[in-house]
Amino acid sequence: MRLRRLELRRIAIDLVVPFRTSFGTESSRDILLVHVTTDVGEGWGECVAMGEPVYSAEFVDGAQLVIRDHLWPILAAAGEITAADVDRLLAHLHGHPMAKAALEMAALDAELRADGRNLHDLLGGERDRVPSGVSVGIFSSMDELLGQVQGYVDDGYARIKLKIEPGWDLEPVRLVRELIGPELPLQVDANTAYGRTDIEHLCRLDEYDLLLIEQPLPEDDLLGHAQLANASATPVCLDESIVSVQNAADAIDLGAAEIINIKPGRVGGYLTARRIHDLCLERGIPVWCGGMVETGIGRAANAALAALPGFTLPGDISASSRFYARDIVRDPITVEGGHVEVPTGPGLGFELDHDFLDAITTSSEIVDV
Ligand code: SMG
Ligand code: MG
Repeated sequence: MRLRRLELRRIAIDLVVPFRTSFGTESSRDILLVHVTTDVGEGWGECVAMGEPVYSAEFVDGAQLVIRDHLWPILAAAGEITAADVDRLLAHLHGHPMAKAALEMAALDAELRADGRNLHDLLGGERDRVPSGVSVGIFSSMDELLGQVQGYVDDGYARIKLKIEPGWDLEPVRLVRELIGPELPLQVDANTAYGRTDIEHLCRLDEYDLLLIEQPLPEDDLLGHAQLANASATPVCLDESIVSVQNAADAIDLGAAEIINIKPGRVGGYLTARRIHDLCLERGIPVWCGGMVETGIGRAANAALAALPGFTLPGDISASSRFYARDIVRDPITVEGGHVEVPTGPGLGFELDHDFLDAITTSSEIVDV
Protein backbone atom coordinates (compact mmCIF):
# COMPACT_ATOMS: atom_id res chain seq x y z
CA MET A 1 0.00 0.00 0.00
CA ARG A 2 1.01 3.65 -0.35
CA LEU A 3 0.50 6.14 2.47
CA ARG A 4 -1.28 9.28 1.31
CA ARG A 5 -2.34 11.32 4.31
CA LEU A 6 -1.86 11.46 8.05
CA GLU A 7 -4.27 12.88 10.59
CA LEU A 8 -3.01 13.41 14.14
CA ARG A 9 -6.15 13.58 16.21
CA ARG A 10 -6.14 14.54 19.91
CA ILE A 11 -9.04 13.66 22.17
CA ALA A 12 -9.85 14.55 25.77
CA ILE A 13 -11.67 11.92 27.78
CA ASP A 14 -12.47 11.70 31.50
CA LEU A 15 -11.80 8.65 33.65
CA VAL A 16 -14.69 7.31 35.73
CA VAL A 17 -12.46 7.41 38.82
CA PRO A 18 -9.03 9.05 39.21
CA PHE A 19 -6.23 6.51 38.69
CA ARG A 20 -3.33 6.98 41.11
CA THR A 21 -0.03 5.17 40.68
CA SER A 22 3.37 5.66 42.31
CA PHE A 23 4.14 8.30 39.65
CA GLY A 24 1.00 10.41 39.85
CA THR A 25 -2.77 10.69 39.49
CA GLU A 26 -4.74 10.87 36.25
CA SER A 27 -8.39 11.97 36.17
CA SER A 28 -8.69 12.59 32.47
CA ARG A 29 -6.65 11.63 29.45
CA ASP A 30 -5.25 13.58 26.52
CA ILE A 31 -4.84 10.89 23.85
CA LEU A 32 -3.20 11.00 20.44
CA LEU A 33 -4.85 8.95 17.70
CA VAL A 34 -3.08 8.32 14.42
CA HIS A 35 -5.29 8.10 11.34
CA VAL A 36 -3.70 7.15 8.03
CA THR A 37 -5.24 7.25 4.60
CA THR A 38 -3.68 4.96 2.01
CA ASP A 39 -4.42 3.95 -1.57
CA VAL A 40 -6.21 0.85 -0.21
CA GLY A 41 -8.22 2.48 2.58
CA GLU A 42 -7.91 3.97 6.06
CA GLY A 43 -6.55 2.83 9.39
CA TRP A 44 -6.39 4.05 12.97
CA GLY A 45 -3.79 3.61 15.69
CA GLU A 46 -3.67 4.77 19.31
CA CYS A 47 -0.54 6.23 20.87
CA VAL A 48 -0.17 5.19 24.51
CA ALA A 49 2.17 8.04 25.50
CA MET A 50 0.88 9.83 28.59
CA GLY A 51 0.62 13.61 29.07
CA GLU A 52 3.88 13.76 31.04
CA PRO A 53 7.03 11.63 30.80
CA VAL A 54 6.29 9.81 34.07
CA TYR A 55 5.85 6.19 32.94
CA SER A 56 8.64 6.36 30.35
CA ALA A 57 10.49 9.15 28.54
CA GLU A 58 7.72 9.57 25.98
CA PHE A 59 4.85 12.06 26.33
CA VAL A 60 1.96 12.91 24.06
CA ASP A 61 3.16 16.28 22.68
CA GLY A 62 6.59 14.81 21.96
CA ALA A 63 5.04 11.78 20.26
CA GLN A 64 2.95 14.01 18.00
CA LEU A 65 6.00 16.04 17.02
CA VAL A 66 8.23 13.06 16.33
CA ILE A 67 5.53 11.36 14.26
CA ARG A 68 4.83 14.49 12.21
CA ASP A 69 8.39 15.69 11.63
CA HIS A 70 10.52 12.53 11.76
CA LEU A 71 8.62 9.25 11.37
CA TRP A 72 5.82 10.01 8.93
CA PRO A 73 8.08 11.67 6.28
CA ILE A 74 10.13 8.46 6.06
CA LEU A 75 7.09 6.22 5.63
CA ALA A 76 5.39 8.62 3.23
CA ALA A 77 8.51 8.72 1.04
CA ALA A 78 8.98 4.95 1.08
CA GLY A 79 6.53 4.27 -1.76
CA GLU A 80 4.89 0.86 -1.73
CA ILE A 81 5.13 -0.61 1.80
CA THR A 82 3.45 -3.13 4.05
CA ALA A 83 2.78 -2.66 7.76
CA ALA A 84 5.55 -5.18 8.44
CA ASP A 85 8.06 -2.72 6.88
CA VAL A 86 7.28 0.10 9.32
CA ASP A 87 9.53 -1.13 12.12
CA ARG A 88 12.55 -1.63 9.81
CA LEU A 89 12.06 1.69 8.02
CA LEU A 90 12.08 3.57 11.33
CA ALA A 91 14.75 1.49 13.10
CA HIS A 92 17.60 3.99 12.55
CA LEU A 93 15.74 6.62 14.59
CA HIS A 94 16.46 6.06 18.27
CA GLY A 95 13.74 5.58 20.85
CA HIS A 96 10.13 6.76 20.56
CA PRO A 97 8.63 3.26 20.59
CA MET A 98 5.12 4.50 21.47
CA ALA A 99 5.12 6.91 18.53
CA LYS A 100 6.41 4.18 16.19
CA ALA A 101 3.89 1.66 17.52
CA ALA A 102 0.98 4.03 16.85
CA LEU A 103 2.00 4.40 13.20
CA GLU A 104 2.52 0.66 12.81
CA MET A 105 -0.95 0.10 14.31
CA ALA A 106 -2.60 2.46 11.84
CA ALA A 107 -0.75 0.78 8.96
CA LEU A 108 -1.81 -2.67 10.21
CA ASP A 109 -5.41 -1.55 10.58
CA ALA A 110 -5.51 -0.14 7.03
CA GLU A 111 -3.78 -3.14 5.47
CA LEU A 112 -5.85 -5.75 7.31
CA ARG A 113 -9.15 -3.99 6.56
CA ALA A 114 -8.22 -3.83 2.89
CA ASP A 115 -7.56 -7.58 2.92
CA GLY A 116 -10.70 -8.39 4.94
CA ARG A 117 -8.53 -9.87 7.69
CA ASN A 118 -7.95 -9.03 11.33
CA LEU A 119 -5.08 -8.76 13.78
CA HIS A 120 -6.06 -11.97 15.55
CA ASP A 121 -5.43 -13.96 12.29
CA LEU A 122 -2.26 -12.06 11.47
CA LEU A 123 -0.67 -12.58 14.88
CA GLY A 124 -1.78 -16.20 15.08
CA GLY A 125 -3.99 -16.02 18.17
CA GLU A 126 -5.27 -19.39 19.30
CA ARG A 127 -8.11 -18.41 21.62
CA ASP A 128 -11.34 -16.52 21.04
CA ARG A 129 -11.47 -15.13 24.60
CA VAL A 130 -8.82 -14.20 27.14
CA PRO A 131 -8.89 -13.88 30.93
CA SER A 132 -9.27 -10.32 32.15
CA GLY A 133 -7.42 -8.70 35.04
CA VAL A 134 -8.01 -5.28 36.55
CA SER A 135 -5.43 -2.76 37.74
CA VAL A 136 -6.43 -0.96 40.94
CA GLY A 137 -4.90 2.39 41.89
CA ILE A 138 -3.65 3.78 45.19
CA PHE A 139 -6.27 5.42 47.43
CA SER A 140 -6.18 7.80 50.35
CA SER A 141 -7.91 5.28 52.61
CA MET A 142 -8.07 1.49 52.98
CA ASP A 143 -11.89 1.66 53.00
CA GLU A 144 -11.94 3.26 49.57
CA LEU A 145 -9.49 0.66 48.26
CA LEU A 146 -11.50 -2.25 49.64
CA GLY A 147 -14.74 -0.79 48.27
CA GLN A 148 -13.21 -0.54 44.77
CA VAL A 149 -11.73 -4.03 44.94
CA GLN A 150 -15.06 -5.50 46.06
CA GLY A 151 -16.72 -3.85 43.04
CA TYR A 152 -14.19 -5.45 40.67
CA VAL A 153 -14.62 -8.84 42.36
CA ASP A 154 -18.38 -8.47 41.81
CA ASP A 155 -17.68 -7.63 38.14
CA GLY A 156 -16.03 -11.05 37.89
CA TYR A 157 -12.43 -10.11 37.11
CA ALA A 158 -10.08 -13.10 36.91
CA ARG A 159 -7.24 -11.32 38.73
CA ILE A 160 -6.61 -8.20 40.78
CA LYS A 161 -3.50 -6.04 40.48
CA LEU A 162 -2.76 -3.47 43.17
CA LYS A 163 -0.58 -0.46 42.58
CA ILE A 164 1.92 -0.11 45.43
CA GLU A 165 4.54 2.40 46.59
CA PRO A 166 6.60 2.86 49.76
CA GLY A 167 4.05 3.37 52.57
CA TRP A 168 1.27 1.66 50.57
CA ASP A 169 2.27 -1.97 50.23
CA LEU A 170 2.11 -4.64 52.97
CA GLU A 171 -1.06 -3.38 54.65
CA PRO A 172 -3.24 -2.87 51.55
CA VAL A 173 -2.03 -6.22 50.18
CA ARG A 174 -2.84 -7.96 53.45
CA LEU A 175 -6.34 -6.45 53.63
CA VAL A 176 -7.14 -7.15 49.99
CA ARG A 177 -5.94 -10.76 50.31
CA GLU A 178 -8.21 -11.09 53.35
CA LEU A 179 -11.13 -9.58 51.42
CA ILE A 180 -10.80 -11.68 48.25
CA GLY A 181 -9.72 -14.94 49.89
CA PRO A 182 -6.85 -17.24 48.99
CA GLU A 183 -8.06 -18.33 45.54
CA LEU A 184 -8.38 -15.16 43.45
CA PRO A 185 -5.04 -14.33 41.80
CA LEU A 186 -3.49 -11.14 43.19
CA GLN A 187 -0.40 -9.25 42.02
CA VAL A 188 1.27 -5.88 42.67
CA ASP A 189 2.88 -3.19 40.51
CA ALA A 190 5.28 -0.58 41.91
CA ASN A 191 6.16 1.29 38.69
CA THR A 192 9.83 1.61 39.77
CA ALA A 193 9.07 3.17 43.18
CA TYR A 194 11.58 1.11 45.21
CA GLY A 195 15.35 0.68 45.33
CA ARG A 196 17.78 -2.16 46.00
CA THR A 197 17.82 -1.30 49.70
CA ASP A 198 14.12 -2.28 49.82
CA ILE A 199 14.71 -5.90 48.77
CA GLU A 200 14.30 -7.26 52.29
CA HIS A 201 11.11 -5.26 52.76
CA LEU A 202 9.68 -6.44 49.41
CA CYS A 203 10.33 -10.08 50.43
CA ARG A 204 7.72 -9.60 53.16
CA LEU A 205 5.11 -9.65 50.37
CA ASP A 206 5.86 -13.39 50.00
CA GLU A 207 3.40 -14.05 52.79
CA TYR A 208 0.42 -13.05 50.61
CA ASP A 209 0.86 -15.62 47.84
CA LEU A 210 1.10 -13.11 45.01
CA LEU A 211 1.16 -14.14 41.36
CA LEU A 212 4.01 -11.70 40.79
CA ILE A 213 5.60 -8.40 41.72
CA GLU A 214 5.83 -6.03 38.75
CA GLN A 215 8.70 -3.59 38.18
CA PRO A 216 9.58 -2.64 41.76
CA LEU A 217 12.98 -1.13 40.84
CA PRO A 218 14.11 1.46 38.26
CA GLU A 219 13.87 0.48 34.62
CA ASP A 220 17.64 0.28 34.11
CA ASP A 221 18.24 -1.84 37.23
CA LEU A 222 18.25 -5.36 35.79
CA LEU A 223 20.83 -6.53 38.33
CA GLY A 224 18.71 -5.30 41.24
CA HIS A 225 15.71 -7.17 39.87
CA ALA A 226 17.86 -10.31 39.58
CA GLN A 227 18.89 -9.87 43.23
CA LEU A 228 15.25 -9.51 44.28
CA ALA A 229 14.27 -12.55 42.19
CA ASN A 230 16.92 -14.55 44.05
CA ALA A 231 15.80 -13.36 47.46
CA SER A 232 12.01 -13.51 47.14
CA ALA A 233 9.56 -16.36 46.56
CA THR A 234 7.21 -14.03 44.66
CA PRO A 235 8.11 -14.10 40.94
CA VAL A 236 9.61 -10.88 39.60
CA CYS A 237 7.90 -9.48 36.49
CA LEU A 238 9.36 -6.69 34.37
CA ASP A 239 7.33 -4.00 32.64
CA GLU A 240 9.20 -0.68 32.12
CA SER A 241 12.59 -2.45 31.78
CA ILE A 242 11.60 -4.47 28.72
CA VAL A 243 12.01 -2.39 25.58
CA SER A 244 13.25 -4.80 22.89
CA VAL A 245 13.65 -8.47 21.98
CA GLN A 246 17.36 -8.25 22.79
CA ASN A 247 16.92 -6.74 26.22
CA ALA A 248 14.12 -9.19 27.04
CA ALA A 249 16.53 -12.04 26.24
CA ASP A 250 19.23 -10.42 28.38
CA ALA A 251 16.85 -9.85 31.31
CA ILE A 252 15.85 -13.53 31.17
CA ASP A 253 19.49 -14.67 31.02
CA LEU A 254 20.35 -12.45 33.98
CA GLY A 255 17.54 -13.93 36.06
CA ALA A 256 15.90 -10.48 36.31
CA ALA A 257 12.65 -11.45 34.56
CA GLU A 258 10.76 -14.51 35.75
CA ILE A 259 7.64 -13.18 34.02
CA ILE A 260 7.26 -10.42 31.41
CA ASN A 261 4.51 -7.84 30.91
CA ILE A 262 4.31 -7.20 27.16
CA LYS A 263 3.06 -3.76 26.10
CA PRO A 264 3.18 -3.11 22.36
CA GLY A 265 3.63 0.64 22.82
CA ARG A 266 6.65 0.18 25.07
CA VAL A 267 8.45 -2.11 22.61
CA GLY A 268 7.64 -0.28 19.33
CA GLY A 269 4.61 -2.20 18.08
CA TYR A 270 2.51 -5.33 17.92
CA LEU A 271 4.91 -7.18 15.61
CA THR A 272 7.84 -6.73 18.02
CA ALA A 273 5.49 -7.62 20.88
CA ARG A 274 4.83 -10.92 19.12
CA ARG A 275 8.58 -11.54 18.73
CA ILE A 276 9.06 -11.01 22.47
CA HIS A 277 6.17 -13.41 23.07
CA ASP A 278 7.86 -16.00 20.81
CA LEU A 279 11.16 -15.64 22.67
CA CYS A 280 9.46 -16.01 26.06
CA LEU A 281 7.49 -19.04 24.90
CA GLU A 282 10.74 -20.67 23.80
CA ARG A 283 12.44 -19.82 27.10
CA GLY A 284 9.52 -20.90 29.27
CA ILE A 285 8.87 -17.38 30.59
CA PRO A 286 5.13 -16.66 31.12
CA VAL A 287 3.89 -13.40 29.62
CA TRP A 288 0.78 -11.28 29.95
CA CYS A 289 -0.53 -8.25 28.10
CA GLY A 290 -0.11 -4.93 29.89
CA GLY A 291 -2.44 -1.95 29.56
CA MET A 292 -1.95 1.80 29.15
CA VAL A 293 -5.53 2.88 29.86
CA GLU A 294 -6.34 2.48 26.16
CA THR A 295 -9.58 3.35 24.39
CA GLY A 296 -11.39 0.74 22.33
CA ILE A 297 -8.75 0.97 19.58
CA GLY A 298 -5.85 -0.21 21.74
CA ARG A 299 -8.03 -2.52 23.83
CA ALA A 300 -9.20 -4.42 20.71
CA ALA A 301 -5.61 -4.86 19.51
CA ASN A 302 -4.41 -5.92 22.96
CA ALA A 303 -7.10 -8.61 23.15
CA ALA A 304 -5.89 -10.00 19.80
CA LEU A 305 -2.30 -10.09 21.06
CA ALA A 306 -3.27 -11.75 24.34
CA ALA A 307 -4.81 -14.64 22.39
CA LEU A 308 -1.31 -15.94 21.56
CA PRO A 309 -0.43 -19.16 23.40
CA GLY A 310 2.36 -17.77 25.61
CA PHE A 311 -0.01 -15.29 27.29
CA THR A 312 -0.72 -17.68 30.12
CA LEU A 313 -1.51 -15.04 32.78
CA PRO A 314 -4.52 -12.66 32.81
CA GLY A 315 -3.72 -9.31 31.19
CA ASP A 316 -4.56 -5.72 32.12
CA ILE A 317 -7.35 -5.82 29.54
CA SER A 318 -10.30 -4.79 31.62
CA ALA A 319 -13.72 -3.65 30.42
CA SER A 320 -13.68 -0.26 28.76
CA SER A 321 -16.16 0.84 31.47
CA ARG A 322 -13.46 0.33 34.15
CA PHE A 323 -11.98 3.64 32.89
CA TYR A 324 -14.48 5.28 30.53
CA ALA A 325 -18.20 6.04 30.78
CA ARG A 326 -18.33 6.04 26.98
CA ASP A 327 -15.72 4.69 24.59
CA ILE A 328 -14.85 5.99 21.12
CA VAL A 329 -15.85 2.66 19.58
CA ARG A 330 -19.29 1.16 18.97
CA ASP A 331 -18.14 -2.22 20.28
CA PRO A 332 -16.35 -1.53 23.56
CA ILE A 333 -14.57 -4.37 25.34
CA THR A 334 -16.74 -5.95 28.06
CA VAL A 335 -15.96 -8.59 30.67
CA GLU A 336 -18.17 -11.67 30.98
CA GLY A 337 -17.29 -14.45 33.37
CA GLY A 338 -13.83 -12.95 33.89
CA HIS A 339 -13.04 -13.00 30.17
CA VAL A 340 -12.81 -10.60 27.25
CA GLU A 341 -13.82 -11.73 23.74
CA VAL A 342 -11.17 -11.33 21.08
CA PRO A 343 -12.68 -9.04 18.41
CA THR A 344 -13.54 -10.75 15.13
CA GLY A 345 -14.16 -7.66 12.98
CA PRO A 346 -11.70 -6.53 10.28
CA GLY A 347 -8.46 -4.66 10.96
CA LEU A 348 -7.65 -4.22 14.64
CA GLY A 349 -11.25 -5.29 15.25
CA PHE A 350 -13.02 -2.11 16.43
CA GLU A 351 -15.67 0.07 14.84
CA LEU A 352 -15.33 3.79 15.58
CA ASP A 353 -18.14 5.85 17.06
CA HIS A 354 -17.43 8.86 14.85
CA ASP A 355 -20.00 11.15 16.49
CA PHE A 356 -18.54 10.69 19.95
CA LEU A 357 -14.98 10.79 18.62
CA ASP A 358 -15.69 14.14 16.94
CA ALA A 359 -17.40 15.44 20.08
CA ILE A 360 -14.31 14.86 22.24
CA THR A 361 -11.72 15.91 19.64
CA THR A 362 -9.55 18.77 20.83
CA SER A 363 -7.37 19.12 17.72
CA SER A 364 -6.73 17.57 14.33
CA GLU A 365 -3.53 18.11 12.38
CA ILE A 366 -3.37 16.92 8.77
CA VAL A 367 -0.14 16.09 6.97
CA ASP A 368 -0.21 15.16 3.30
CA VAL A 369 2.54 13.25 1.53
O1 SMG B 1 -4.95 -0.16 31.06
O2 SMG B 1 -5.68 -1.26 32.76
C1 SMG B 1 -4.91 -0.47 32.26
C2 SMG B 1 -3.84 0.12 33.13
C3 SMG B 1 -2.93 -0.90 33.64
O3 SMG B 1 -1.67 -0.44 35.56
C4 SMG B 1 -1.74 -0.33 34.37
N1 SMG B 1 -0.80 0.27 33.63
O4 SMG B 1 2.54 0.08 34.78
O5 SMG B 1 1.26 -1.44 34.13
C5 SMG B 1 1.45 -0.26 34.37
C6 SMG B 1 0.39 0.80 34.20
C7 SMG B 1 0.89 1.94 33.34
C8 SMG B 1 -0.09 3.01 33.09
S1 SMG B 1 -0.61 3.78 34.52
C9 SMG B 1 -1.42 5.23 34.09
MG1 MG C 1 3.28 -1.89 35.13
